[in-house]
Amino acid sequence: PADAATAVKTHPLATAPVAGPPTSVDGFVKEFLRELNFGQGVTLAQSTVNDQYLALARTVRHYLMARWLETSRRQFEQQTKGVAYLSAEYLLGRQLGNALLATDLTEVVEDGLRSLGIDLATLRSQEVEPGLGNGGLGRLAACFIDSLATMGVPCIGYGIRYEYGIFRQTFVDDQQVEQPDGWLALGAPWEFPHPEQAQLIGFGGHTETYDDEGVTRTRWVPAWDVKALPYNYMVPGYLNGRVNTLRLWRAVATDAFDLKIFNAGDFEEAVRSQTFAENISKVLYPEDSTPQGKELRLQQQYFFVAASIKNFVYDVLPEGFDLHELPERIIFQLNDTHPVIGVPELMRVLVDEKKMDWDEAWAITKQCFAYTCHTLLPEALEVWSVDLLGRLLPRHLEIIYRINDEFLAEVREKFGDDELRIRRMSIIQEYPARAVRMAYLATVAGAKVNGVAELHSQLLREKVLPDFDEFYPGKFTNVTNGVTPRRFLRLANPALSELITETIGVGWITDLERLRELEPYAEDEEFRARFAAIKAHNKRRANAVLLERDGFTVPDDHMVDVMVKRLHEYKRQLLKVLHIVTLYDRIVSGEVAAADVTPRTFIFGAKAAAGYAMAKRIIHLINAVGSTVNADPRVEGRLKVLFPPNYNVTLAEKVIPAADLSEQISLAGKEASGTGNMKFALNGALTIGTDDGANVEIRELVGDENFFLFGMSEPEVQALQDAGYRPSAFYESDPTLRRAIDLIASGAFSGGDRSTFEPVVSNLLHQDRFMVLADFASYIAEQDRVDVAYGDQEQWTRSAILNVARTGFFSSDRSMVDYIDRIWHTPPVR
Ligand code: B1N
Repeated sequence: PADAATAVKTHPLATAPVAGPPTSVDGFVKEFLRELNFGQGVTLAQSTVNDQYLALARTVRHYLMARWLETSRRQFEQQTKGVAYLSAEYLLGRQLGNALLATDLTEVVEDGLRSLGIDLATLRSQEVEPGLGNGGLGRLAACFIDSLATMGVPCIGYGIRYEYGIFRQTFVDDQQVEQPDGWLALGAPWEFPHPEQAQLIGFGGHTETYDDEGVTRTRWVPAWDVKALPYNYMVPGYLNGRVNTLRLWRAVATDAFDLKIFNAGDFEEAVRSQTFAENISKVLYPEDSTPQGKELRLQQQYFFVAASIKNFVYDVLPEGFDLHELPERIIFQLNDTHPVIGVPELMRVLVDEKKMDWDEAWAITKQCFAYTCHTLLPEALEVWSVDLLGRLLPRHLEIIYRINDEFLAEVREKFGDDELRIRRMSIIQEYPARAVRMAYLATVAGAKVNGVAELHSQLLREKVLPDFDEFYPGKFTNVTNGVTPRRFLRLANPALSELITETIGVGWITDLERLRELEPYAEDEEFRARFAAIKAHNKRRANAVLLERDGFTVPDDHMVDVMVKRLHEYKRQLLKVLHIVTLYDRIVSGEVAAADVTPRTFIFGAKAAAGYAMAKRIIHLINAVGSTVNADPRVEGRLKVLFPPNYNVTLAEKVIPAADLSEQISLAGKEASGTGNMKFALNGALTIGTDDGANVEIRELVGDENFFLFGMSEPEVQALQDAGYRPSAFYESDPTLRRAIDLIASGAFSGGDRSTFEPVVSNLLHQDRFMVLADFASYIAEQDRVDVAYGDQEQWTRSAILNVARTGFFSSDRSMVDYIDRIWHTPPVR
């Protein structure tokens, strides 16, 4: 067998992959039919749309395969430094369109399918998007791996293959009801399972010391373990022959685990234990920004991070690799604190398994991790109780304690016995319960710590981690988020893409700053007319999608005003509702003639975490206001509220290009960055927004005259907070606000029932943590300016064009360049 193995490796065809099918209509059709017949086991005549979709996906994979194998081979051969992106979420969106774009196969496939009587668009609609993320954080991970592949930077994305992604949202009686997202049910043609590369991941148990030839060492004896099976996904670069890898882990029971119980004759218990193990990758936690501290979530985190580190150290690195050189070979980028347990895990691998000296191991570990923080909300900063951590991962808790002891000793050395400071900076929080502050652990271990927009990074240094900023000069940096122009402009907005390409060439797709060349065309009347016609076309396209999906219509002549993002109080969907209620009230009270109101269709998209009661009430309110407004003949043709359920990446790709106005109205100092804001501006919507997150940078780039700014700045928010915020004072002094709130309280949107929205109203009046009432007047005034501006369509279109031309900065390719320059120092592979 050894000889046979050598023969396999030295065969002339051993390393060169078999070429993919020819890139011709004929070549494609043959391959597609082969897949249909041999892969799906059906003839063309018998095949269903799903058969055809699966066969097409596999056919497209064939075109990518040689590139994938070749990319891996070169990366292995060159052993240059790469990125391991550790993220609990990847919100990928549909794969087919992106794969066709990356291989330039769209036309060939369209023609080939047409010759068989099949419509490509129908097959594309058949794909169920992998919704393995909640919102911005997960979508950002997907944009980043797209950009790295396109730039030829070696990267493995590591994460979890949830069997159920973000829930499917439905509305029953205007209220959110969650349905499981069985995204795998119709087949998973994009994944490559590798059960033979499974890793064993331990949990629980105890630690013990032993004598290792005179050295006392520690080992962890887990009480139980699960198998982590890798599923690989292709991450194709755009037209560059590169294909990187996304490796998602699935949990299954170990044989040993249930065999023992089987042999004891307890079949039921054996099956139960299997279910227990497989629960780990069963479902994505639907909490965006407010972690719940559930044991299963910690299991998920450790599960995928431990599997990824094992995979990298034992399988990806060549045999005999000197682990002292690890920092020259890899950077583990921590996407928020969710993967931070990887820090003590790498220490455990180096010290306990590789028998490295602690100090040496720590010096290496500190260079191998970098941490991205995505929040400013105190309740979003993850902590794990020492109790739970010690039970689930006893060795890791010991390691964290030692890291903390040594860190606090350094703090003492620098600042003396400043006990208050020591307590503030300790990785272990003492009150209200002993717990590990994961953001602190990440900051101590990370070579760099970054925020996700200029303002966020500044506030992170000044308000969230000021002691650490002082202690570690140079550790903190900023990398402003970005979005991939391939998916969010080229794929989502083909009409605008074509106009741009016709005007300035195709270079913008991989060099988005080139959109600047469009600036002079804002003054070109013919260009403006074409640009406006494309917006109208995109509205009709969104109308068609919403009609088919939800039975909604988007009137041709309306301003399309869109607020799509997770439902969270800090994002202030309530402020948007108060605006709609105000417009409605103006008309029905006779204050303003309906004919004098700019016709608007408001589109909402938002999921609420299943356990977030206030967010769910706000969803109910939006739907209730929508039902009332849409049914009232007095505002017909003027105001319309659409709230399609289950907003996801697929719907975003249709709605964003249709928008005239982008709502980015979070309380200043709360939204870390936002990325939807970037997608809208790039697609020629104007923004109404606060000075928050990346809005600040968008406004700086597009210019004040092309952006609708309102509301308090972050320092003003702070000042109001410090002075003592009383929302009722705003209610009492502003009659417009009072009327809007009273209308909701009166039961006007709840069939006369005053109790339905009482919790929302009383929260606004007596608490209003996110200062909706304080920004109301400013918001309404700015919205009135929006109406006036929209009245001058030529000027509006000028502004929209300038938004496109000036937001090339927000390409995730640029974000990657910044990460490479400031944090990773990874060159592209030739
Ligand atoms: O990350 C995005 C930012 O653009 C958004 O401003 C920010 O809110 C978002 C726990 C989160 N921060 N924190 C999360 C997600 C899931 C979870 O379980 C927290 N998401 C963000 C990209 O930087």
